Amino acid sequence: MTVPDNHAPLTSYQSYPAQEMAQRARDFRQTMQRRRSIRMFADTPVPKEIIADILLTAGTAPSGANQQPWHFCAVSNPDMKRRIRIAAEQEEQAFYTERAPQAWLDALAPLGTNASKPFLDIAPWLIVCFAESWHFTANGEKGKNYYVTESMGIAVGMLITAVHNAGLVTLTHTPSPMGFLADICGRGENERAYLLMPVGYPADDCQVPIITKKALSDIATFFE
Ligand code: IYR
Repeated sequence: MTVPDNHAPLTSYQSYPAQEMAQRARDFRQTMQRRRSIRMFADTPVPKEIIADILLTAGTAPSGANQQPWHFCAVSNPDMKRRIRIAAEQEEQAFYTERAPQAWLDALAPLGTNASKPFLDIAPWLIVCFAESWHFTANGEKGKNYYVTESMGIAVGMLITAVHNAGLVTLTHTPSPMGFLADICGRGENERAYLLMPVGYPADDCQVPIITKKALSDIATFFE
């Protein structure tokens, strides 16, 4: 293979003996199986440095043409959190009373969600994830970004994993439509809100829905 001259030898790869690999795979599975989506938060503060590390982890995600088409607004400012809560609850109210078809409401019923979103005030941080649908080129024209939705999904998956690894909790919240988030956060015309994630500690009396994840045979097929 001819190697372009902007390449360098791989030095960051870490290998493990087979047994250690198996142990690590199992340990990490068990770690991730303890993750829950949380809607009841404590107001306990979380240092900015921890959020910064979590965002840098999300920023390691692969992306289409390495364009890294994301921007994360980390909000701990109480006034901004309040504005976000008020706007989100307004959209949710319309969703639950008018917009959502009955089948969607039925699918959500086991989660016990409604238009009230107190966690948007209470959680110490709100991470607003923006997708850069396109970018400005050097001469100020619109440049295409590739696989933006896929790239965002991967980065947010890694963000969720980083939050869990740090011993914090989060929720992938999607008030719809989310246009108000770009306004409140002052983002440019090339960005659209993708997800709103409260991050913090669970409330002492936190409750979660009793749900299960699919079995391996339901989510995977092996061809050997
Ligand atoms: N955005 C609403 C509704 C909602 C939709 C889905 I799909 C969920 O998995 C959970 C909730 C809300 O946040 O309540």
